[in-house]
Amino acid sequence: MKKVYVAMGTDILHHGHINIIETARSFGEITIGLMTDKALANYKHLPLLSYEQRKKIIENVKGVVKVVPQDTLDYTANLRKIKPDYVVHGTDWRTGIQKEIRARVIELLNEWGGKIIEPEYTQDVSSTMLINQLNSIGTTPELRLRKLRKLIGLKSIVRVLEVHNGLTGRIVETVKVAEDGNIREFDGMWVSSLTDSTSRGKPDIELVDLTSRLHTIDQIFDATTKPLMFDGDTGGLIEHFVYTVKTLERLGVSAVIIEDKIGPKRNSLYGTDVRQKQDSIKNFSRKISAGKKAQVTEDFMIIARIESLILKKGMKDAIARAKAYIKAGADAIMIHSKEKDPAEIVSFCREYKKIKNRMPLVAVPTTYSTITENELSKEGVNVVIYANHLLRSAYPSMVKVAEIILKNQRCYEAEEYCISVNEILNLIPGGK
Ligand code: SPV
Ligand code: MG
Repeated sequence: MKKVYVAMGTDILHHGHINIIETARSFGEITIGLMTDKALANYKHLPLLSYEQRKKIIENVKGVVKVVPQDTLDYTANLRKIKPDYVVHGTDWRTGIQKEIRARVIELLNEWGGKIIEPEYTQDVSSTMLINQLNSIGTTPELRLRKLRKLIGLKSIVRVLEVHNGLTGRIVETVKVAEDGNIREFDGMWVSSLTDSTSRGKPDIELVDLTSRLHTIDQIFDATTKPLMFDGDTGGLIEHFVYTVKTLERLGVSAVIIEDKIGPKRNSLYGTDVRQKQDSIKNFSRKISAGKKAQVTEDFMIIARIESLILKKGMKDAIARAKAYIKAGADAIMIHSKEKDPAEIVSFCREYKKIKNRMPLVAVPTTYSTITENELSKEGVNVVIYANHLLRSAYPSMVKVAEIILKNQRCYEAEEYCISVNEILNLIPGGK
């Protein structure tokens, strides 16, 4: 009997998969290379079903003899081990982002005289299409809340972008870039206090109250399905913070990040140019513990943000605080820096790695923006937050258009800087 290898994710098993398997069956005994949860989360999307659940489904499909895990999009490791006579894949991989993967498979099969078989791609269905359809229905607070912890567990780095209204939520939800054989997109959203305040014409000093911030979340949730991290500023009084936790959790927010400062809050990026006071380790630890006690689900995350580097209190203080906050129950640590050089954050990461019971690490590379996601991930960072970039990029463009109209006393010259009327009419589905 000849050996046939088919790689699949099969999160939603559909007739396109069955068409492939039917062809594969006619060539020999099928081994399915089933994408692991990590592989699906890193290269495609967060799996709906776990590896074990998907395995149970696929191993009961007629013709499937064996199911083995495939850890990456790349087939190399499994093909070398199995040395199949055939690899079966739909014709869709001849073009586009999967082209390189196909070329590598052919090269490898040549080593032992294997062949690829390419049944006609089933046009009217794909897992991505079905998942997009599911997402367009929406989500529930519970499902959304859980996603962040899952992503942190599965992805080498979770990529989060700032949002401040429904439209920016749509951008995080829908923008995708195809590269290296996979589709890259943002995993989640950050409701920044800076951009939520600025877009309301208010300073970032904990002036915009929780009720108003919840309105922002409400419009974002109406337009998205991805998980959301809430910038909780200092978290306020402990007596208030416990209520904030419950409210955020009820709405389906995945995490709150609170910073270890007290008194009138000023934005961290002012550094020591303004008066900012750090909370005591004891009091901030109490706040974390009280929040943890207040939460209802196991999935909600309370993330402690350390401001020691911002306030020039030194690395030792930052690490001591990380240890104390973890002890107090923090689900993750966010370390902040306003240095241009990533060296400060990197040296924190290396010290942090020595902590035995360390929790996931969050970084916000606003000022040290040269550092890449790969580099952050190698240093042990689990979540990267691009904290203000949608508002910061929109603002100069809006000012420019306003000036052009004033200068020309008409709007014709501004057109080239604007999305077309047709495009804006159709930007949000359901307008027609
Ligand atoms: C925010 O986005 O509001 C933050 C991050 O808290 S920072 O502006 O860098 O302090
Ligand atoms: Mg903030």
